[in-house]
Amino acid sequence: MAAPGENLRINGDRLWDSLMEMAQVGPGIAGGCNRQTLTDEDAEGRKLFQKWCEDAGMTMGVDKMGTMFMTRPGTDPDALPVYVGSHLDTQPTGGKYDGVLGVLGALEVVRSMNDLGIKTRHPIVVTNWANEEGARFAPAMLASGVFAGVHSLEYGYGRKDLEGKTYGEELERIGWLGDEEVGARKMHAYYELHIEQGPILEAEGKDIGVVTHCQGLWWLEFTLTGKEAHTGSTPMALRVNAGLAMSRILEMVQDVAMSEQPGAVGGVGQVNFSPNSRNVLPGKVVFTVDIRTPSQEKLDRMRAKIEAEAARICEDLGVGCSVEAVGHFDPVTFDEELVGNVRKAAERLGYSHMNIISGAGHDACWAAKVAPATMVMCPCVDGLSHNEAEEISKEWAKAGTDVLFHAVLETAGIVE
Ligand code: HGY
Ligand code: MN
Ligand code: MN
Repeated sequence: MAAPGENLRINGDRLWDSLMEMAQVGPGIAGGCNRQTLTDEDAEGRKLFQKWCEDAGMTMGVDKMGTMFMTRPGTDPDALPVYVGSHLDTQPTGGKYDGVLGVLGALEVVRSMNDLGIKTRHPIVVTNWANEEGARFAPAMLASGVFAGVHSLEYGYGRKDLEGKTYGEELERIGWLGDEEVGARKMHAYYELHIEQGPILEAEGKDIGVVTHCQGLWWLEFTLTGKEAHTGSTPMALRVNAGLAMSRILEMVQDVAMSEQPGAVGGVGQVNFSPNSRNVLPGKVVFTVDIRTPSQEKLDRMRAKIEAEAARICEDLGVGCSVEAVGHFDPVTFDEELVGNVRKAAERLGYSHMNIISGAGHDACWAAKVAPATMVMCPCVDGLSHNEAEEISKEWAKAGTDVLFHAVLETAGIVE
């Protein structure tokens, strides 16, 4: 099969316009987005994406976790499709590009193929994975995890948000419960374009991240049980203070992550006190520790240290302590051939590039369990993400999507 000519490029203006239009769906309060999974805003974004894909001649399939698959036919009916996608759901204070660039970049690849009259041997399937973020329903990458056989469909349906609503109920409520068995689709390969969500590419002055690996992750949900009591009249010696235990555990998580440098991170993004009243010591404190590192050995050592130390801290304070792993994947090595296609594309197109390990988790991490998979990354301003101020340049968006275009064509096979 012929390699794509270096003059084959996507339409950067059209891509940027689509990104800006999608950003108006579920807008945040500070310029970003709040389009959380299975909300009405998510449903609105899905409809817009479906329209754009059908206007581009694609046909839609939806599976029982709500993941959307938009197919552009290939010339060989027996050839397995090349899947290209990411996610349209956002954090509550998310940016305009996390996930969205990968989905709309994949759409732009198909739009450009249409413009250029390109036919490929393998079909192309543009994919919007449901609930990548795991912000409303933990864990992250839930639907792609069910697709890869890591989670059962029942587990997925039973996940609850902070209001006690289940994933299954909400998927049905927004009308996006599909009929396809999750994971029944077989992939020839999977590509995902994503912003880096870290500072490396911008700092190194590189347009493209050739993603070789993704670091592993544990999400450890701690439930600490104290004794509700008056914050004013309860003597210090009589307190069973779950809030104090939490603070000591957070400090310890910081120390464990720092003891495993370089290349380890640890922290907490979500804490819930109950009854969460100013003058009542908390009876219950629930929080999720997020630890990550590219090293399997460090990842497992950090988890063991944190769980043992947390138990000791709680025992000292007479606080009850239970922990549940609510998210996990081991460090991922992406497919060498596909990684090579990304690197060759960047070279052919004249974009500066470097190898990079993904700091954030992505649906590609689960796709890699069932098919050859890899990612393309572009920089983001100050490495900022999961923040409404998340920003990229139009040039970075175009460069990343040009490289995605060429890598996908290399794998899907141009038919003369
Ligand atoms: O948590 C992650 O790495 C991703 O943003 N869901
Ligand atoms: Mn993402
Ligand atoms: Mn994210």
